[in-house]
Amino acid sequence: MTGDNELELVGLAAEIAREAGELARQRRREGVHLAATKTTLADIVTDADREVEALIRSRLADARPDDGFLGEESDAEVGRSGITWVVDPIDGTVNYAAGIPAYNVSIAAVRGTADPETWNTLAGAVFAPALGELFTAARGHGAWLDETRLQVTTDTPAGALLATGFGYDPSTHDGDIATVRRVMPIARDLRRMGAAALDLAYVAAGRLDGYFERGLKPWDFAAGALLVREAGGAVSRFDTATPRPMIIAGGLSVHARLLEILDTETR
Ligand code: LIP
Repeated sequence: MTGDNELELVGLAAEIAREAGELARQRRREGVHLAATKTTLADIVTDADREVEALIRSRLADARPDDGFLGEESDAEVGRSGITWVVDPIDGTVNYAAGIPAYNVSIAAVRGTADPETWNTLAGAVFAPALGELFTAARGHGAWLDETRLQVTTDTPAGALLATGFGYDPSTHDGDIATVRRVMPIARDLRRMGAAALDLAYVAAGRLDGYFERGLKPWDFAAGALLVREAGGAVSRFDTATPRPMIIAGGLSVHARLLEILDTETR
């Protein structure tokens, strides 16, 4: 397969995400083995993370050998086709290791290199195997949960149901809690599910009104951000010159409120 037809790319992403998600689920049933810790003791990688990424990488290379690749668990590769795949093999790794079903395989195809400041996302798939849900989006063709078209929420009369997350570095938690404190006046409640791609998919599905989190990696949000935009929402990323850029996402009014509260850069 060549070219950058969005519908072809999302079909490939969905097919591989399903196969990879079923492998992750099988390995979960067999028992999860911790392979290593990364930036901190809390930042873990399992054998399954590595095995699932290897499967995804192999399937993509077979189908599109000239494309680039950026994954959480293996070396980046610059391609020749102008398309780069941005992959989180198991997003929600701590949930996965603990037996919490809120984990997913996140696969996105972008035009350009794996730089979120310059890439143009063409297709994305987020598959949650334990929950049996496949979220997909192709640029210009809407966002979908299986066969159902998705739409972000537009009105939050009781306040916004928001989600966020915290980094693996305990020294960042005070600042993240302070951010939560600033946001709570517009919230009805807060969820912390531990899987950014699911948080973003749930914003696209209207299950959440908004989401914000500092310190995400490109593979955490590449597919989920397209889901939100294709569902009529907005996604912004700022503080990009800092070690922990902020991502915010939501329906247009909640996104605007979060931007007003959190993007001190523009004030
Ligand atoms: C996780 C994100 C989550 C964030 C965690 C971690 P991982 O990704 O999905 O939102 O709070 O710190 O970054 O490490 O499970 O792929």
